[in-house]
Amino acid sequence: MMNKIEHIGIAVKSLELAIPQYEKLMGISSYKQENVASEQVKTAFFKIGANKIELLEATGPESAIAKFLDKKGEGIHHIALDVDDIRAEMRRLEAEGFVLLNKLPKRGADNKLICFVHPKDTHGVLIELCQEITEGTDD
Ligand code: CMX
Repeated sequence: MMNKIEHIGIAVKSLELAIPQYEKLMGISSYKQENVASEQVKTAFFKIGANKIELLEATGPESAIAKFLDKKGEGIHHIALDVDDIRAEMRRLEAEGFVLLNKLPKRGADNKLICFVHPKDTHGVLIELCQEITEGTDD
């Protein structure tokens, strides 16, 4: 089951510049900053009601964020949907013909198992499935 939009990911050139700007915009502080070495990104999270905004800066030239910034510039990079059972959703989407960008769930930022769906299958929007990791979650 898909529950809600968990977060919107925004690619930025510099977290140092973007964090204070988003803090000013929303009148709140970023509650978490995290380096995700496997994705070559540094992230900063903001809570806004039931949803979140994730700012993403590339930490290496091979990062998906570095490629995105080169091609499209700063802006919305992905929309993340919260799911109860990521493996079940991955099986369902694969059976529906969606191309999944990782075959197994992987650990992402903010204590989540994640999987990306190719933007070509979703009318140009990169979709991330994410499931909160709790005690007993297989990964
Ligand atoms: N949103 C929409 N379209 C995108 C996109 C994005 N974020 N990133 C790339 N595209 C487009 C490209 O512009 C390209 O379009 P055209 O064919 O019209 O030019 C198309 O998707 C395919 O691009 P590609 O050259 O085949 O592949 P890329 O090397 O650009 O990789 C993608 C694109 C989505 C497959 C790759 O970025 C990926 O695997 N992403 C998943 C992982 C990720 O994004 N990690 C960073 C975030 C981590 C986190 O949230 O913690």
